[in-house]
Amino acid sequence: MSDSSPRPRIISPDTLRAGGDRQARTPPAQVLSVKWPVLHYGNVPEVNPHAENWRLRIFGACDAPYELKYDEIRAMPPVDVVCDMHCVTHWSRLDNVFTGVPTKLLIDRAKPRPEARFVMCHGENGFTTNLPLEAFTGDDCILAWAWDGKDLTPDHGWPLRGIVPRLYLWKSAKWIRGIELRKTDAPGFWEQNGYHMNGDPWKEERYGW
Ligand SMILES: Nc1nc2c(c(=O)[nH]1)N[C@H]1C(S)=C(S)[C@@H](COP(=O)(O)O)O[C@H]1N2
Ligand SMILES: [Mo]
Repeated sequence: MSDSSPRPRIISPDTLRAGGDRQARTPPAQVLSVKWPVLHYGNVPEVNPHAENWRLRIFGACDAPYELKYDEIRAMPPVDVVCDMHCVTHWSRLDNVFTGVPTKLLIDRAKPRPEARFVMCHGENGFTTNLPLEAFTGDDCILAWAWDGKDLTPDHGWPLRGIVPRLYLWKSAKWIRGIELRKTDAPGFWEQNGYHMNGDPWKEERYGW
């Protein structure tokens, strides 16, 4: 049974930074947290991924845009990603295990055009966040439904959220519903409010473009 076969385990390269030493894995001006805080704009949306109109859409600068139902996503072979999380509000949480499907697989299937260089992730309630396509399709990037072996709680983004471990956590859209491939970069929700277009915690790309 596929249920009992071990899932591929992908270790985010940052987790191995300097031999995995905790301090060496903590980016500048971050403080380690044992708890996992909840942060987002607005209310936690009530999402029913089995509702008739729920789809994940992959669209934009690609030759084969498509949509997936939630069950189709959950039927894809999942991977576990071991990674650290870094929030721009200065907390970091090490050694997380998220389960989901690789973004690279989802993106490749849409046949991105050569000029596609950025993505805009779309969440429920109009939330958006932009990032370079290359950063979004790293080996450790997934759309996740579980953390620590259990389904995500709604406030952390269930039924599906982006996980882009090597950028600040605001680039990891909760309640994701769409991935738009783009030729040009454009600021998403927090980016329009002054957050960085790229968001690398090791370069402290917090605010400003
Ligand atoms: N849909 C959506 N996703 C979002 C946000 C949001 O407001 N809406 N906030 C982002 C920010 S600023 C952070 S720090 C992380 C927090 O994720 P967490 O609550 O699971 O820690 O979610 C990100 N994803
Ligand atoms: Mo944030």
